[in-house]
Amino acid sequence: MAKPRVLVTRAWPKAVEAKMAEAFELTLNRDDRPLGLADLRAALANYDAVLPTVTDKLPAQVFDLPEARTKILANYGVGFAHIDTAAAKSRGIAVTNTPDVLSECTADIAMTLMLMAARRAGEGERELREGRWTGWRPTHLIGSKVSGATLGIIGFGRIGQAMAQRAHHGFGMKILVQNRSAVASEILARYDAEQVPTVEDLLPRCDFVSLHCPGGSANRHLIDARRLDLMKPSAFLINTARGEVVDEYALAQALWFGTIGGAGLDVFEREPAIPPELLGADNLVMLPHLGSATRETREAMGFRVFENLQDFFAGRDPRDKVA
Ligand code: 8YV
Repeated sequence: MAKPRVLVTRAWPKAVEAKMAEAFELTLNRDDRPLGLADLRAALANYDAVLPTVTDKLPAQVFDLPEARTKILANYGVGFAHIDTAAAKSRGIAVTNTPDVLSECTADIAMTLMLMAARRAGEGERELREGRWTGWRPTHLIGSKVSGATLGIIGFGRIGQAMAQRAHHGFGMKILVQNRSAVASEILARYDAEQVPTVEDLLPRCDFVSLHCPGGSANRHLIDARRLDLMKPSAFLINTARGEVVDEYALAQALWFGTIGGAGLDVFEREPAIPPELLGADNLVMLPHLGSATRETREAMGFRVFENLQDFFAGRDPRDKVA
């Protein structure tokens, strides 16, 4: 039997590409540039499997083609809001993702942002590099204490829980949780966490708020001007989820006017574009979508995609089927 034709849309860790090449007829995107809508539509016509990343936007119009050869979109990443899963399903195309393997590294980056923003690490580093440091003084770059503070977690799935683990057990933080469904009491008990019914209940009580919910239209601008106003003026917002969850212009205003104390962002609404209003805000730490960017995790994500493909082409249900 001929090997399935598989398209990897970006450059992946070499070890994963090598393993994939043994099992499949593999096409690699050597340019490592995001594919456009027309390229993706052509990919659906010509490959048995397409392995997109967050930079491959697959709205309904991409699926509008006379005949799709693709039977599975095996996404390289846990978030899949860039894929219109309903449109995929209507064309008989399965969708999988890569949960679990990136939870720890993404929570590590959320902790990094929280610590950097609260302790003004970005400002301090800029000062040093630009030769502006005049020496130690008691009132220099005074930040906010993280240990023992209250952290609100919006979205209490695998990554939200990994964040709670670090914050509660490592930093003695009090954990408040807001989640669309009820979280089992034994899970909350692991972090001595309290679930609150709404985002409005959570925001005014927190020193830090970290977002771990999915992106997509359901959560678009979940954090808007009205909700930023509910936060303490000393509180920090951390986003490692998806850019669209936060209204970036409202956030820029809140940072400039001191409605909140600061923020840390790893994701943006129109990546790689960053609104100039954010670029100028000193009380903001920004990273270029590094959540899962470790050697170990990027390889594990690739092998998880491989596992999903193997199952699929062997006629089994892939473990990470999301549509
Ligand atoms: C990935 C992510 O690097 O998995 C996700 O949802 O946000 C990142 O960690 C990216 O999505 C790759 O497609």
